[in-house]
Amino acid sequence: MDKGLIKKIIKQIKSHNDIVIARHISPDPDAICSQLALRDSIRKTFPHKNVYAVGATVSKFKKFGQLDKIDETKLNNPLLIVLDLPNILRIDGVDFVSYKDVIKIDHHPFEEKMGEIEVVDEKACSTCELIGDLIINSKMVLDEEVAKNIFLGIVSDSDRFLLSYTRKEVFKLVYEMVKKTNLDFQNLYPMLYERPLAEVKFHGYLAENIKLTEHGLGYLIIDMDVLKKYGVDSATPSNMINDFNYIKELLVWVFVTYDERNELYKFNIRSRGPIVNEVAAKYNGGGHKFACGIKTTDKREIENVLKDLDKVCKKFKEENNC
Ligand SMILES: [Mn+2]
Repeated sequence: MDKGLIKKIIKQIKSHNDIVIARHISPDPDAICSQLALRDSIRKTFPHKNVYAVGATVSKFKKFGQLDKIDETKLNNPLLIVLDLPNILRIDGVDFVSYKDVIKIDHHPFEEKMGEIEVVDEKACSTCELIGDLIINSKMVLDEEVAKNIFLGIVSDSDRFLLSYTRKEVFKLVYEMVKKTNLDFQNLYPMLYERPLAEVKFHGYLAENIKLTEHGLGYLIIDMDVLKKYGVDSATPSNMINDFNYIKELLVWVFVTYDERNELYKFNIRSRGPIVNEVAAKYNGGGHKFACGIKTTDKREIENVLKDLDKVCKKFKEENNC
């Protein structure tokens, strides 16, 4: 992160006593861990400040740390820091318009301006990478607890340094964090990767049933009855989508899962080459170039999305002779 930018962020943090740190709805480990790491570091650096990490609690992520409840009417000119989120619509737990000073730190493609200070780095593998960068390059406290959450967010969002967003700087950051805090990183992996046998069996179902087009599009529509049979929920396919990377026959792969609670279909889309977020945007979805999603209540739309993704694969194959 640019030195001038770091200075600006620290100056804003110093000038506020009440600080609220928010992120997107349906959070992933990067969203929650970046919140917790930044909150804890600010608290330890400036013990007199009131710092809150807000948004709905997710029971499976409670192990990362506890989130805070706030009464926004009682805050005094609070600073809002928004993490891992490119648009205001998907913010969780705050009334965005009531904040005067806003900082955004994110690694998704830019969508809309939120505040005076915007750190949008699409090349970062995770928001946690940016938070780690900020903390290590300022005089903010980095202890084992803070490093733990930064590490978990980086490992989770980069899929263990596997995804293409993993740049060399992130290894340097992790090295410096481990060196400084003696972080026992091996013992953190169960927090991300321990899972019930039912999920492994469901993984087998996905592999067994994924369909493939001649252009390298793999897809599977997953209805409620399958989820029930395996005893998993509608979030499970999204957590497994990255496991289907590096499969020879698949250029782009997509799981379409029915979400009973919200009565809609969720698309998880991944790519090993073709740019897919333009297709997502066409259907009001969004995300990164090679990893994005769509939500729709209209079942008929599934076929159109799959057709568009197949076209993108076909074009990619033609252009790259593969
Ligand atoms: Mn992220």
